[in-house]
Amino acid sequence: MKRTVSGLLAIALYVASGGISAASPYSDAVLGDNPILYYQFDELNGTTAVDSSPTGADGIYIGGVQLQQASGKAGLGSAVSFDGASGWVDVPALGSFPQVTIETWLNLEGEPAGGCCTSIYSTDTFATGNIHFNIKSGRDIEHAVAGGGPNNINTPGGTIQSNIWYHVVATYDSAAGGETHIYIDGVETTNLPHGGAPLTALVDAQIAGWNGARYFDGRMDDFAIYDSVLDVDQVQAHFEAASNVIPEPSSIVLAALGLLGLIAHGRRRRYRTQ
Ligand SMILES: [Ca+2]
Repeated sequence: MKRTVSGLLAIALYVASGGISAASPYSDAVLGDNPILYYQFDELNGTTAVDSSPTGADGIYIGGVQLQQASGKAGLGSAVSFDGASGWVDVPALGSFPQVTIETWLNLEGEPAGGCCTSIYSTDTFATGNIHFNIKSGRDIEHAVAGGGPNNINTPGGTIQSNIWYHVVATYDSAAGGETHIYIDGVETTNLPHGGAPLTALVDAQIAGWNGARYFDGRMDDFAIYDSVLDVDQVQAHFEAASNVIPEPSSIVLAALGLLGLIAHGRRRRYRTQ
């Protein structure tokens, strides 16, 4: 019995010291598909949006951004909230790639911006290969690639309603004639080719805003970019993984300490009855 108690105590101390990773099934799924950018938006404070991918392209929170906001799924950790008037994330240049997938979770709390667009992710410029990923005033999602021809790719109108969380993924493949797929909550809504198929050029970019306009009013979470095309199975696996959680280390510690208490109580009772 003494050995058992010592073992449990060792486990509890190991867990308490951070021995169990904070990784989640969702972050494991994302990182397993080799993103070139991954903002989990889990920061407690500060102005740095930490890139969990090997690229290390940290972003900068600017203006009306609130951290530690409630997210859409249990496995996503916390989200960030943008005020729709001044809040956005400055994203460094990433490079030029034949294939690009953009993935995020979003909850539009206000109305889509009038005029052109509400920005999800937009490169500072709109030169050949630059990508703009927007919600339009008709509540459709638009995937635009400069040099991709006049036919920007749009989901059906009304795709995005306010105050609902969505998992949104768009893939682009210049080697396949600019073929673009857009998925909402793991389901493909759109599969169309752009009119042209330039290499992407992911220069400096902005999440939730664009050059002092197109601000996003609502929350976003776990934003990722890949230099590959995620297929439908990968997209669905990500969507489903967000609902899975592993016990928080503190919960495991409490459970282990509770078990220790029960064992100790049992030992005392046996001692008294001998
Ligand atoms: Ca998060």
